[in-house]
Amino acid sequence: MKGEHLESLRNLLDKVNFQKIERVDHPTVNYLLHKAIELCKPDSIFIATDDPGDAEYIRMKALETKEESELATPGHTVHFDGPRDQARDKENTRYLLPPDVHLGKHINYKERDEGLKEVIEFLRESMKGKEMIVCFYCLGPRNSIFSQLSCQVTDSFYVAHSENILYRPGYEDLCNADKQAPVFCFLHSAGRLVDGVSADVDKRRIYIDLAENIVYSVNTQYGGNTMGLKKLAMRLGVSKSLREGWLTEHMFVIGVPRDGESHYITGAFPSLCGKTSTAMLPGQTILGDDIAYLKKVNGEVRAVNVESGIFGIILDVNPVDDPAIFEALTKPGEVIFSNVLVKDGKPYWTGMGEEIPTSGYNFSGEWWQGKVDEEGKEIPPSHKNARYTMRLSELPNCDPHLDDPAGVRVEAIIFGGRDSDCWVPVEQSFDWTHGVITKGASLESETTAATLGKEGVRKFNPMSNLDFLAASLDTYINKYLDFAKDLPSPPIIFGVNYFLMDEEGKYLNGIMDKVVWLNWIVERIRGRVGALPTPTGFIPLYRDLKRLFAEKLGLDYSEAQYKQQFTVRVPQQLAKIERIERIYRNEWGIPEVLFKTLEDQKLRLEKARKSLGDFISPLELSQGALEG
Ligand code: SPV
Ligand code: MN
Repeated sequence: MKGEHLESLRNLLDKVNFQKIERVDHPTVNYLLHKAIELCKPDSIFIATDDPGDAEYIRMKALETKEESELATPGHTVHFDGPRDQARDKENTRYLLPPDVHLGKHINYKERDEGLKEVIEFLRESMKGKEMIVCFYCLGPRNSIFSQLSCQVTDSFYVAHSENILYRPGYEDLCNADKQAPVFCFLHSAGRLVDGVSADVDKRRIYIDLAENIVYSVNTQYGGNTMGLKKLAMRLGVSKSLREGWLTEHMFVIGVPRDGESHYITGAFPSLCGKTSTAMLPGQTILGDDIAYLKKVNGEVRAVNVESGIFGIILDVNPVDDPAIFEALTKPGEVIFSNVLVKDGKPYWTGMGEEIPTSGYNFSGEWWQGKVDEEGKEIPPSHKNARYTMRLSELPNCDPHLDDPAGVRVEAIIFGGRDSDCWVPVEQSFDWTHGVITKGASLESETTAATLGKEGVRKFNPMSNLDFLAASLDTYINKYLDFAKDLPSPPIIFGVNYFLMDEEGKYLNGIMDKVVWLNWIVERIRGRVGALPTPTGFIPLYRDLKRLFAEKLGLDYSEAQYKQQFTVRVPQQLAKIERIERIYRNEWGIPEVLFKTLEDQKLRLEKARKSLGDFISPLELSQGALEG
């Protein structure tokens, strides 16, 4: 048995490439490659090592195959996904589960044998006439307790090129790894290409086989569906981490320097809800913008960035709101733009702070102002979910501990969503359990362009991780609650909401107000400011916000604004509790403490309402009113 796959590979690979694989000689990799080659029937195979020459070959081939085109600025290229392939496909992303495994109704799954049969049929001979590329990466810093080795097989040079930018190399690590070390595996084919884009998107499938740690992806190119190391590895990570007692989270990691020492904060937000922009606020360092592994080490929670680059949304990136990213995107360097507008070798995107040409080339092909799609809807110059791909090290504010094998100590966790009518802009939870339940597990957010489907629909999204939850909700919540509850000082949990509106549907906050909320959070971590208890958590005192608005933004923050933004909206809070409770009542195995914590919150709200009414101004709130 042993060595069988490697022997077969000897016949399937040329001498040079076989030697590269022979050095790895890992049973999981041998198995994956043997299976992938026999199934997909590529014309040729390229095994990439950590050699920069191999990365350059991939970059050149992405241009030669026209998956990418060069732009005027040196190092910049552009890639287009097809018009119907612009975001993550939630419907066709499924876990393959045997009939006796149930992960609950929030998990999109398919019966394993049936799903495997289907996706294997779509992958059959999918690489005929193409080259298969095999890349190795390390998720998390190398040589660390966080390191997770991975192997990507793809026929897209764009996917391989993107991953070379976004992830740390892993070939040498795999060569030196224990033969039992688990390897996350990804098999992707863009399928039939027309003009460089996947043509058969109706046969797009992304199937996650937890039993073998293999993810299959076919007939798609959009990064979130295809780059195995990104959201596909995240799903395998969630499953593995919950089995092993740690967490894989949809979180940024930032450092906030104070008195010569940095305070590290993680934040979980659904896509397109301000995660990257929060991670990029001035005066901070960015360690990660999307995916973090969290482990307990010597009584502390420590985090790493799974990635080392950003696959960021390029909407509203301009010199005023996102100066560091804007600068990195306009200087020479290795950057892939996707689904923007291109004219005369220059990329344009919505909200870039410059006039956008009235014609050019975009994800719909030749584009002109007023061009409509099949449904008669006007096509924007650049897609709302257009992206850029670049290394974090390109940014002046990149955190120095990005590759630290020990990770960084997490002092606070923020949960935020798109919530137009309920949560206040910032609030601290009472303790770990209260925070996990009323902030993380109760997170709701209105849908955005980051996934296919209708926008603006309120959706339950616990820890903003629901899309990637390779476990049942009860397992996730129980493990989360257990994770830090025995620690002497667990991270402090905060909720934020940048999207609160008044009755007329007008946003109550400016785009940069998040600077103030972040600074308040840091002052709370440092014990420098007090806070006002409300039925749902601790909110800032007016005087501290007034000072922070003046200091950080040069704005005069009025009492009227404070009142409007921090009023406890009792009916909306109660309605939220009811919605959330109903969801969990329909699940198995949810711990009693979740219902008890929601019930206690409801009682506090009802009690406060008796004396203070439906809409409780923070100016009226006092400890006495709550206790009375
Ligand atoms: C997100 O949508 O959450 C992203 C981009 O970070 S994707 O790769 O599509 O997941
Ligand atoms: Mn994300």
